[in-house]
Amino acid sequence: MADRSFLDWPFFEDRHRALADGLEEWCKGNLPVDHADVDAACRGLVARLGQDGWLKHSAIEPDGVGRLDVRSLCLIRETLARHDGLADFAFAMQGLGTGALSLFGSTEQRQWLARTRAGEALSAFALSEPRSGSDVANLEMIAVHDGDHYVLDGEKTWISNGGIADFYCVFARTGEADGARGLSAFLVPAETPGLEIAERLEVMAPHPLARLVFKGVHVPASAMIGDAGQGFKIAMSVLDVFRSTVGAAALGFARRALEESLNRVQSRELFGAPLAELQMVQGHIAEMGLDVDASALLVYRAAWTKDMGAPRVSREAAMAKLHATDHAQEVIDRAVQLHGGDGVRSGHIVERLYREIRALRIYEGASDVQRIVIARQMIGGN
Ligand code: COS
Repeated sequence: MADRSFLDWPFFEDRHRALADGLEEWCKGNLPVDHADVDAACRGLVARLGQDGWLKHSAIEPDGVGRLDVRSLCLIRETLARHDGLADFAFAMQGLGTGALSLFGSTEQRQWLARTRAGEALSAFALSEPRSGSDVANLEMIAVHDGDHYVLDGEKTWISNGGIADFYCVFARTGEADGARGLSAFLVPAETPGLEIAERLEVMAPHPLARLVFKGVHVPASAMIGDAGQGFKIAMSVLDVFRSTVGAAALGFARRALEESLNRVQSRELFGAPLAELQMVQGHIAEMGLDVDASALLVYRAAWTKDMGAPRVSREAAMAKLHATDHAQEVIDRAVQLHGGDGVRSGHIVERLYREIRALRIYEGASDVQRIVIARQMIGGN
């Protein structure tokens, strides 16, 4: 059983403890799922997470009531990740793909939230491009204003849920100014003519992922999310909320690795005694525990700060993501080491965690970008 004492920390209210307990029970009865067909698995997970009410936390209500509670998002991601990485992915994408609608959407656009919260529609966040993943201000997709429409042309890649999403939150250059001040966000339904899934991308921990091509994609002017020229700030505001939750997912992976390792070192004998009696093994366990607790403190500090009304938590969220993902990698690597041959055996839980954690140090702002964000906040307050 993973350590649950962190739930007593003052960052949380009773409703968070009830949420964590309820979801833990749900996970025990429903996870893990079969990953053989990741598209089918994700659709099924979204449907079940919706039916059982967990997706209500992923977005605000369609009538504009409520707000994103980052502590709830983090607790859900941490818990799901501890049981099944694909379940965490399915939940997270419903939040990331609708984040711009929760924060900036019009009444009409927010009607999608009724379906995403019920698990009846899947969403995706389409920001990265072949030549701009980290450098968002230089993205190349264009959206040209044409009467009461915009026409989108360009490419998006590394789009999670690409191929199975019902709509995409797409960022494009509308040209109000150079660089970051000339981007806008659009809600583009998947069946819009001219939007093609050009390629499905296979990665080391499989999940739905695609490269999309937009050729003369017409959307009504009302598809613009927020104001023209606000796209960069919308993207950064969404990432400010969801970056802490990536840290939370990494924390879930790390807790599972630690839990598996504690079981292993107390049950496996070496040189006539349990592994746990070897001081070198104790050293591994101590470092793993320290990494997990430090990550948890940073993740829930960032979440609490946002929930308390801070307009921006760029520094806190970047620290949480950077530390939790990088250190989860180290925790899981130690877990593999403690499991010996079993740790590298295909299908073993720690082998799966070893593959699943890696992408979290890259997506939603690579570790290197988080260092830039932290340094800029500390030096110039930007
Ligand atoms: N909230 C609101 N506004 C923000 C913001 C935030 N979190 N972060 C930046 N801004 C504003 C800045 O204040 C600045 O506003 P002004 O033009 O009014 O001064 C504007 O946005 C541009 O910011 P900045 O100059 O910092 O932009 P850069 O081009 O230097 O980009 C990085 C900064 C690299 C940090 C940014 O592009 C980034 O986070 N990249 C990674 C993106 C990412 O996560 N990609 C993965 C895709 S999702 S899987």
